[in-house]
Amino acid sequence: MNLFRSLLAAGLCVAGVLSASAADKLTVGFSQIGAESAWRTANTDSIKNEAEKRGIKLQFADAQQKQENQIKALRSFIAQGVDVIAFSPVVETGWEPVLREIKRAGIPVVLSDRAVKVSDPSLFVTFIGSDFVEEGRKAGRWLVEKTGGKAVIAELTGTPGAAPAIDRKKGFEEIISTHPEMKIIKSQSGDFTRAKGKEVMESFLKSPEGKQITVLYAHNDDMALGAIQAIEEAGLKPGKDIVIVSIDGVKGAFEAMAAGKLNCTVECNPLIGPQLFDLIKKVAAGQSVAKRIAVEEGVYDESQAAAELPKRQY
Ligand code: GZL
Repeated sequence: MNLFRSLLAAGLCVAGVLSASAADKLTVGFSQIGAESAWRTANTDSIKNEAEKRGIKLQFADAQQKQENQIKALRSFIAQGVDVIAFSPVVETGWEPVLREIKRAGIPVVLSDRAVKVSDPSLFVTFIGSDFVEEGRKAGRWLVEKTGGKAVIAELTGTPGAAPAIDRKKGFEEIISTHPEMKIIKSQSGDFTRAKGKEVMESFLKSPEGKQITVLYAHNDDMALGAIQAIEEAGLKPGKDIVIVSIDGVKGAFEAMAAGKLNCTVECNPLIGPQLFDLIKKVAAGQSVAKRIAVEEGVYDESQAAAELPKRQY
């Protein structure tokens, strides 16, 4: 090939590479709920690491579990003119006004981890996250097996109004409702945190019905780990005097199961960074994507803990 054509080819090639790399140089605004649990920290790490790996400019905002901080961050992303907005909504409702502002600005929205309830589904392009109702069912099914359908249950629920709190309760109750000798006698929010989980479990145990409790169902492992401390401080054996089933599958849960203090954790995979940015790239390129992308996950009990622990990535 002569010099001119090779330069032209190189030029076209360079232009092609530049335009490709320019297209890849996305700026993404991400509003994260907070750092309330080990699950959330692992989710944040997965998102930040993947953005860095792909050379994507990530504007990351931590809302300390406050919806008003998330709304402020979403508005700042509009002002910055980011290419795509992604966020994990702390609760399901209250998003329509800011989502309409984002739509007017012509910026696509990707929901990560948790869903929103809106009257107009065009206010977001797609939602990638776990099936929380199924996670609740999995916890319920495991408990029926473990207890033979007889349980007096205390429940530590997640953040009031949050999709995982609403749906994990719904799925669990769907299963135990078919077993008349399985009853939830205590239910209160521990806000997905270890500290609050301990505090609420202490109050459960001190209540007049405290001595009847044979099972704890916690909507996440962090609350279960806090409750384990409360159960031990009350002179009881967690995992034996009170059977404990929770959700997330964080390393701390596997350690507690290996120590015989927790009986089952339903996996909820936070490591969605790669899938999330594959999705964001397609959305930025105007490609059509499914409205709902599910995350694959399993169920682990104490018999598998020691073997699984070394493999856990979060
Ligand atoms: C679930 C996620 C929940 C986790 C908690 O996808 O939204 O929020 O179960 C976290 O640990 O706080």
